[in-house]
Amino acid sequence: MTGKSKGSASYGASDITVLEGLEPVRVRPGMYIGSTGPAGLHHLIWEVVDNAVDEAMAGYCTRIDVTLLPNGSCRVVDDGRGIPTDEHPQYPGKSAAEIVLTVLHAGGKFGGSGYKVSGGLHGVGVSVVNALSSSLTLEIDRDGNHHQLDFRDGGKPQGGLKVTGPAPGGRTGTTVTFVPDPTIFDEVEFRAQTVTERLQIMAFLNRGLEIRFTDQRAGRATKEVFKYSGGIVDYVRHLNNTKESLFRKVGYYEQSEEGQEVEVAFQWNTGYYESIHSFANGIATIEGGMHEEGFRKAITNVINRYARKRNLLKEKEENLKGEDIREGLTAIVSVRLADPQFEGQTKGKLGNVSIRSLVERATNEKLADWLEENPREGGQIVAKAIQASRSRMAAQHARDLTRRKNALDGAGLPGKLVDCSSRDPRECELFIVEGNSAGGSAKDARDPRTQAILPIRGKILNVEKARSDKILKNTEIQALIAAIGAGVEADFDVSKVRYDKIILLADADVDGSHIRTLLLTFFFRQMTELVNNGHVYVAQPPLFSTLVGKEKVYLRDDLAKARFLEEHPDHRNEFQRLKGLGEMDYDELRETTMDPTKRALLQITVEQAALADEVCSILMGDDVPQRRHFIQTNAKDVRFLDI
Ligand code: 0RA
Repeated sequence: MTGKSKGSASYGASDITVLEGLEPVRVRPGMYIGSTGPAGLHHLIWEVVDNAVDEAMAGYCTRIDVTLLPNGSCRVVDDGRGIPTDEHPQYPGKSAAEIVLTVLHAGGKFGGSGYKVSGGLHGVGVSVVNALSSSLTLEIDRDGNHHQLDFRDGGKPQGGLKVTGPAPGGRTGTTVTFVPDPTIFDEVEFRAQTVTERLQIMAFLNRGLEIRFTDQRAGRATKEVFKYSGGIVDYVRHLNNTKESLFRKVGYYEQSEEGQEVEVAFQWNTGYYESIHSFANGIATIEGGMHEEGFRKAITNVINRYARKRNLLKEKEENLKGEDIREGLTAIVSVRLADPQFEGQTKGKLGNVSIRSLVERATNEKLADWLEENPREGGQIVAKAIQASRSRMAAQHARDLTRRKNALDGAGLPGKLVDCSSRDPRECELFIVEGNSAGGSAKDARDPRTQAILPIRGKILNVEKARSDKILKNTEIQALIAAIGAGVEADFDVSKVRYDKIILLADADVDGSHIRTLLLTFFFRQMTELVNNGHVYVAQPPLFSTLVGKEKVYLRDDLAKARFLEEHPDHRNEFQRLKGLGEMDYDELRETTMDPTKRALLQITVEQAALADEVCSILMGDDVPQRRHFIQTNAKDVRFLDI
């Protein structure tokens, strides 16, 4: 679009110029690649690689090489048929290759030999990469010849396609080398990890395809090869690798009809998370969609039918719930279809209704067959689901009990809670203090009207590694729930919280930080709203003390120490690092840590909570959360509409 007009009233036809060729891509890159940030930058690589993967899916390509070169360019080499080099019927005098690189949407649809199923990120085509590159070189090995065509400044061909020699060893294939345009992108440096993560998934999803990655940029020298003869079966094995699997086998089934196909691999582990990853045409569908829906529905049916048939579930017993069946399930659901409809916030949800019934039917038939053939594993799956279901009911029962206790107004308060006298939650604070001795001095240091103390003994339970019923049986956790007085998990009601501030007070040592992490994990997972509403704080007892004359001076952290040293340069060696709260007496504890007019509290904000979610998961859990993190980073890859 050219010409600018101030108001819509003066906006007329003369303001609109028809954009030609690749120009629209340069004017509105976001519409084609989502953004001009890092996600958009990496889309350039995905687009070229996807074209090569299409060749592989069509059965013509076995190997793809992706190289990041020292000059900032990226090279993608495949051993497919090579983009056609002959004259294009609709563009006399121009090669088909030039058209594929300079006309939007010309890619795989050329000549009517379009692929049934196209992975190419919503098929914008390699011409979009050309449009957004300051330079691009296309090389084609085909019919015994090596051809080359250079483009500059957003896709301008420098002459026509030329034969520059023989195809090495008579090979066929396409090589695209491009430099992302620095005037388009916020930054043009590719991130190796982003690239390898994606390439590995592509290799998992395309059984037998070899994808090589080489980073030749200064100081990196990385080389990786991804090739999986087991495809998504290897993917599931990989995902469950760091965990204890329920049985050794990885199940697999596939089905296709009317140009649509589904492939599923699955295995259970002994953990408590469900980890289903779905893909459509090799694109991660983070928000799920019809294929996932069909899978979930059918798996619940199949396992219940199987459990009843084998009398593992008695006639009068209720059906197992889907969530119980999926506990510890790791599965890949990969579908391929001609016209994928990506919907939702991040275009990560598959909308095609027809795929739901295909996945459902495939699962109903083939998973049932698999269970018949694997009765030992079938029994283990049902046993785990029954356990999960009992645990879920026990947890509900435990929640009901705590709720009833709370209803008796104070009757359920834990014995070791030293409560405050005020009954106005807005001015009340609860200090959760590690250790009995520190609890003692906190009790003496507090303002008894508004400050309550709950001493916690030893390590609390790691909620990341336990089922709800076990969590709720833990006495330290029961005390926490009762003292806060607002229930737990699904029953948590933030309006009933008895204290405005819940303050964690622990030593500044390894044990203290471990307990802090455990407590924060508990709040994040079981009282999420408490954190989201800003009720959770961490107290900051001083890290250092020193004597000035006879007077003891406390310094909160390294910054405070540095400032103090600027004023008292001669104090460099007298410093003492405080380890435990017990090293302070009660009036020191009040002055430095508890007195609302003098202390500094760290509020746990939602942003930090998100970070902690990640950290908690990785530190406290097994490997599933690490994958979740992986998904989260990839989910940001906001996709674009094919217009
Ligand atoms: C159009 C038609 C054909 C292949 C391709 C494009 C093609 C594109 C790319 C992009 C990267 N690698 C690629 N490999 C192939 C079909 C060619 C035929 O019928 O021989």
